[in-house]
Amino acid sequence: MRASRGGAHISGAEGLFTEGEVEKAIKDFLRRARNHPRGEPGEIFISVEKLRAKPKEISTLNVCTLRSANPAAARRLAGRVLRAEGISAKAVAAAFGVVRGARAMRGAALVSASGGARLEPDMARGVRASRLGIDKKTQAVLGRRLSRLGINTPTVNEALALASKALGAKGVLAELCVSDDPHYTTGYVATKKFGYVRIPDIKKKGSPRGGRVYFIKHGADVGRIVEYLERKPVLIARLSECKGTRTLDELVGSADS
Ligand code: PML
Repeated sequence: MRASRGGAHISGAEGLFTEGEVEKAIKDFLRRARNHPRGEPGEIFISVEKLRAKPKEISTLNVCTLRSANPAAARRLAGRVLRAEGISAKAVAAAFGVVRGARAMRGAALVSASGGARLEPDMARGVRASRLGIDKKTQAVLGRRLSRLGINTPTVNEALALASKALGAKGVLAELCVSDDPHYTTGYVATKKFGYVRIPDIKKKGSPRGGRVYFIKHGADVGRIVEYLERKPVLIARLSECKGTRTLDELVGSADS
């Protein structure tokens, strides 16, 4: 599902469903598109496509949360996790330029993890990770684990699924995400080593600015990455750990041990 107004992106969502679930899924997507905090859309596009091949099965990333005192401290924390993953300072700065920029992108930006250059073929559209879902049993267990942490919401479930797919791409080293929902101030960084690291208060309440950036390894095949993100069907069928709040030292230390 994609919703926009006058061509400006409002919201998007996707899933993998059995044939019997499709009608309900369409209704749910329509309701979501019409009730988004970014406002009423002028256009809603819902497309349904039959998968010809079995999806690739993957695991979720480990989940944890890092707390910070304010948005500036939260951004520093995000930067430190990314730097600890080996992302250059230039690339981190370029990524924050994207997510704090005025224009909401429909898809994600691809940023070179070494030099910080933008790599996506269409910079206005970005790259939209799609064709991903979670199997029912895995969803039920994930829901219980996230509930224990008080974070079992569609936003967290979907963002975790999206990040897990993206980080499964050869050549995607990390992700930075800040929601473009003005009322949603938790963002995250996801990396191969540290998993899905939630960072509350990464932006001020009321700000419509946000977006996603994937950090790309130097020399990686960008065409293949885009193909994987947009077209490769992926099903989350296994779970990793879901932990509560941690400190940066605990997170970085545990990845080193
Ligand atoms: C989004 O709006 O899709 C981004 C959500 C980012 C954070 C989700 C979370 O709370 O873990």
